[in-house]
Amino acid sequence: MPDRTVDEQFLQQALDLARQGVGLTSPNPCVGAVIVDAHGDVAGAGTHTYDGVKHAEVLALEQAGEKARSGTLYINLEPCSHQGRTPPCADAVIASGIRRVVASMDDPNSVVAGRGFDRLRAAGVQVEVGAMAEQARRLNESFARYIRGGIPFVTLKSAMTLNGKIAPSRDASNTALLEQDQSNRASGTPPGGWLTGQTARAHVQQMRHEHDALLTGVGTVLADNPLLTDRTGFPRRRPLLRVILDSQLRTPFDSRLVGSAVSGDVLIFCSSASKDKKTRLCESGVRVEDLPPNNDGQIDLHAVIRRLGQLEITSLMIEAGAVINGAALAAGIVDKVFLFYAPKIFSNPDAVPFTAGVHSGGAIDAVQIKSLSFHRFGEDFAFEGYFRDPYQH
Ligand code: AOF
Ligand code: ZN
Repeated sequence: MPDRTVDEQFLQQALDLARQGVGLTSPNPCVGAVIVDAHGDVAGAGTHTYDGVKHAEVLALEQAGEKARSGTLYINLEPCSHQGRTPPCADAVIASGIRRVVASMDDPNSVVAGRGFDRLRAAGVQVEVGAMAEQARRLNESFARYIRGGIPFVTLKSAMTLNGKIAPSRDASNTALLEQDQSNRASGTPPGGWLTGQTARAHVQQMRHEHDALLTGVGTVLADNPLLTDRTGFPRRRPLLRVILDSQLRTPFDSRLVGSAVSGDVLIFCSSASKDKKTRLCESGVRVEDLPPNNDGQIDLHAVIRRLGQLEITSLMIEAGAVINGAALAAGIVDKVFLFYAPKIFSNPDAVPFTAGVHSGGAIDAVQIKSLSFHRFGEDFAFEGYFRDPYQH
């Protein structure tokens, strides 16, 4: 009888290896593999990275060599059955003489989707699927959404007070705030200063690192002058794509976003902008693309995520203001929310709410958030939850 705790230990090792690929594997999934020989010793390990081309189990098999014979492969994702940039991993596993495969989940890619396991079983390999599935499925939720729907998995992140306000005021007559704004704007600190503390903000950096793209609106660019970069210092294969929705191209040429654009990592979507402004922004190294407006004259958010899917963006984090938060939720493009709360209250009647916008006549019922989890970050806390399961859509 296989020992469950031993299996889970090795599977945890495989998951940890997979996680080392975060930032390096997209648009492929994060996959880690561990091979344990017939004596119970680790004989090989591997992490897939996109530029490394080879899949995780092949790297582990290469390391294990002959020791793989009669051994066990632990892996967080089903070995593939197709010829892609590499030959099918299931065949390599069979050829190595591995006797048993312990995997967390099926590959959500429809070209694999169970065929890898079928192939292994047909060759007499013992296959066990499902241990540590929740962790494994979370790790590759963006990949699942992207490979099944051709669009990124969308997380809406926001930070607010206990009464749901994201900024104290946008009131230009408030001179005290305005003066503070002037100096903040140069440094990218939001008007009124940061809501959440250091620990929460460090977690936002980690979240940025895990994403292929960020999205904000021109209102936030004008108000906060943000950089929207991944400052974790961890390696990434592609620069974090910084996307701005700006229908008339009001983004200032001297904004920190424009000033820091390198290798096409700032992309502005517009819908009714002058050719002049486009040319000037393009000369500053910014990518500008036209997208059709929706019925309300706003850039169509569905068109945005379809376009990002075409650019092989598997994950998008919205870090925006009230209007885009409201529009994204109303359009139904959000898969998951990650909402930070600071133990503060803005009682000013002009304080900016988490969502705003014109009621478009759609459903007014509350949308239920599922699989809710709670996190603590020093004085602050956060709720993380899903609108839908990326493996079902
Ligand atoms: C595995 N092991 O380590 C990974 C798998 O274009 P390719 O050849 O790299 O294939 C990419 C697909 O292979 C990807 O969409 C997913 O279905 C699977 N990824 N499979 O057996 C791995 N990264
Ligand atoms: Zn493979």
